[in-house]
Amino acid sequence: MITMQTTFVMVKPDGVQRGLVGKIIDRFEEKGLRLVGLKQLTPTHELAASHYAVHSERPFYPGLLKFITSGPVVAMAWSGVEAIKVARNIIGPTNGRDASPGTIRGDWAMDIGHNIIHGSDAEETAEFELGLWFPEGLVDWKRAAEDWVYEE
Ligand code: D4T
Repeated sequence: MITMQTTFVMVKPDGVQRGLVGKIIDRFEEKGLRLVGLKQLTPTHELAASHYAVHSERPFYPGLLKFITSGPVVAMAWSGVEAIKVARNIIGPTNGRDASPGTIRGDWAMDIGHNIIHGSDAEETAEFELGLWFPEGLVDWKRAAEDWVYEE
């Protein structure tokens, strides 16, 4: 079944500091996904804590919060057919050392903590994260190239 989805993707402070934002956007754009939200911000502690609430009992949580609030991130929303899975495939597994070349983490990450980028892992998470990071809403538009990206 064809499911149009929108997923939340965030370039983390390490990806921003390493100057990878443009190259990362290219990966999603060239795949055929549609950019429907984009902004740079330094997350507040409150925002980061809400985003990672599911991990609040994990031992890595304090370090994770410190890292995510340490500098600017680039928050994005990407739409497309099965966009959540497609974005996760572009990103690669959590630990960069396990990620295949060709994925973002496989090409640029060597660590589980500094892993460059986040992508929503399910429909409910995507909905929650998009509401959290883009309370102002997203951009409604059709990318003309989609007539060539999708068969129908
Ligand atoms: P995110 O959520 O950032 O896209 O990463 P993943 O979906 O791939 O991985 P995750 O939810 O399991 O982990 C969230 C976040 O915590 C960091 N982390 C994770 C860490 O620093 N140490 C750890 O041991 C784990 C498991 C990395 C990603």
